[in-house]
Amino acid sequence: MKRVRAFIAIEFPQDLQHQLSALSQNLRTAGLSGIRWVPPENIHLTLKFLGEIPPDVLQGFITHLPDLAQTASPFTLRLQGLGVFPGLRHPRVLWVGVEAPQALFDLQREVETLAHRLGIPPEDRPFTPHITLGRMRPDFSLRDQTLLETQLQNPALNFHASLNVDRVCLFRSDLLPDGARYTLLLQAPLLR
Ligand code: 2AM
Repeated sequence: MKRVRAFIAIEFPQDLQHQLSALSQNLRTAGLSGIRWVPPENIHLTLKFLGEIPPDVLQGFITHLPDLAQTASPFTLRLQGLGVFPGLRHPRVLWVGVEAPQALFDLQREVETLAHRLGIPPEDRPFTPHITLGRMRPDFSLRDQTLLETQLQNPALNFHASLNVDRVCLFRSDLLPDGARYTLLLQAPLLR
């Protein structure tokens, strides 16, 4: 059987995905280009990117993610602010910020531990919760950079929302010619 590209994430309801996508649309209307925008249905919060995993490892997540989630508590996320990774000089990722309670970090650490047990290499950077709105393309220009700097200061674009999280999800990701297609494989309820 083939390897599967997969990741573990917090899924977002459609209305929130569309609110976030409207923010992308506002930035486009303001003239920002040179960015590959995440389509609304793909907007989520990544907890752990698993890479291309063999079927037995995928099955390991399907078996053990529900046990892990059972011992985790539901929590609320506050979505707020716009920013870029790694910095304004050479931006690569445009994101909406997440103000997260300790419960999210605890859940992410548990996911990381499970992934490690299943043979997935650990992240080399600390977990920084964020929601990717877009990724800079090679044609992202100096003009885009200047415009983005201005828009990051625009109070009208300071997004605010909150989200009650009561499950963690396993997704499959297929890289198709017109972009990634995500398929929900498992929803594991947070039950503590
Ligand atoms: P991001 O949202 O933080 O950018 C599904 O592909 C998710 O996994 C993406 O949303 C992305 O998280 C993360 N991801 C994709 N490719 C990755 C890679 N090569 N290394 C680390 N994370 C990756």
